[in-house]
Amino acid sequence: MTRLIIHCDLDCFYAAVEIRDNPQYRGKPVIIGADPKKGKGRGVVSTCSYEAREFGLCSGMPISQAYQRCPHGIYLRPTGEKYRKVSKQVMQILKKYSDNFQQAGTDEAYLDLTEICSDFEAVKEIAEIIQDNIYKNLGVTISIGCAPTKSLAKIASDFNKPNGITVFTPNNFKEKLKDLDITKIPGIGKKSKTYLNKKGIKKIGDILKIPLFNFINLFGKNGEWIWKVVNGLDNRKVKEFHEGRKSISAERTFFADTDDFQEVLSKLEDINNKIHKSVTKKNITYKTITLKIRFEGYLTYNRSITLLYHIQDKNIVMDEILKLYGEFSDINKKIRLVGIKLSNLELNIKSRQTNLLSYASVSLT
Ligand code: TTP
Ligand code: MG
Repeated sequence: MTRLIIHCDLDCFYAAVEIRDNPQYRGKPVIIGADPKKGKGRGVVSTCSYEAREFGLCSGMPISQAYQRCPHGIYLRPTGEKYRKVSKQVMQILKKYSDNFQQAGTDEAYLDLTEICSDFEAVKEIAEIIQDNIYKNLGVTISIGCAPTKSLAKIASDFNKPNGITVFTPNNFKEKLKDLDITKIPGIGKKSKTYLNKKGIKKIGDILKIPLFNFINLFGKNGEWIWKVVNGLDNRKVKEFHEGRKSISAERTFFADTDDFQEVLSKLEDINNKIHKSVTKKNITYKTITLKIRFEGYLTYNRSITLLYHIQDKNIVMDEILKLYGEFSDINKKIRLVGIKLSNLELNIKSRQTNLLSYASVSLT
């Protein structure tokens, strides 16, 4: 059965809230971020209005560069409290349209409308109602993607921003995807783009032409997930993680500070086993793995890695933890405590004991 999923994402969120509250800024390039100090400022652009994007500005760009490109822009510092309030209000509205709701970030959420819509026509009507409701009540615009999977819905919501509605059906989605740059695939960043471009893969259509196993050969362990996303085979459910729990962690202090690798390893294995029991019992998957390490003298570090894919696999956790541990090899101090934290949690759909091909680490993206 085709699932009917929508992904909703506010347009230039922080900038939109500032423009709503200061109508004199409407139609102007508005940039939210660090103080540009006439081009000498440090820090980055958080976001900017679509008028500012016409000058090539984007999130993450150094504010000094933004100022060079758009010196006449309106530069504002972010006001977090206000955005959190609007985010909450938006989510309250969205939740009304389906119990099958999942907030995915400060300004984005998924809804599964399969139970309440017969086809994509009906989904589009609800999308229009949602846009209307949010604009009338909160004064900001939202773009909505409708598709049979979560990742396709996410790509669709970005397809026609701002204030757009895009429908990808099982029959047309490949046609709509084929000319898009591969960075439109969630999780593909600059590094992966450069790597894939070198292999002759520039557009999503270039992936669609390749059989799964050839793509895995080209792109290693990242390949399977990306191939599945663009072929409409992402079967993740829309599900809010309700336990109010953001992470699962455990840590252990050594009886005496140590620099014995075997001792550290065995402690990490104990911790990993303990956490694994807990996540399997609660049927939880996770995407972010963090190593906590405290050296003698209370010097404490946390190092994380975020995968592209939710997993529930203690072998992968251990592999990643040891890689993170390796980053401390040049610190010549004894260790007092180690800990593991799993976060970015989701309820499991079905046990996803992964093989090495079906997860991807952001170190490549
Ligand atoms: P996004 O949804 O990624 O961006 P956006 O809503 O500003 O623009 P778009 O219309 O393309 O969706 O992020 C939501 C908010 O998160 C954004 O308004 C500001 C904040 N943010 C940052 O502070 N830094 C960043 O690098 C990004 C990407 C977002
Ligand atoms: Mg947004």
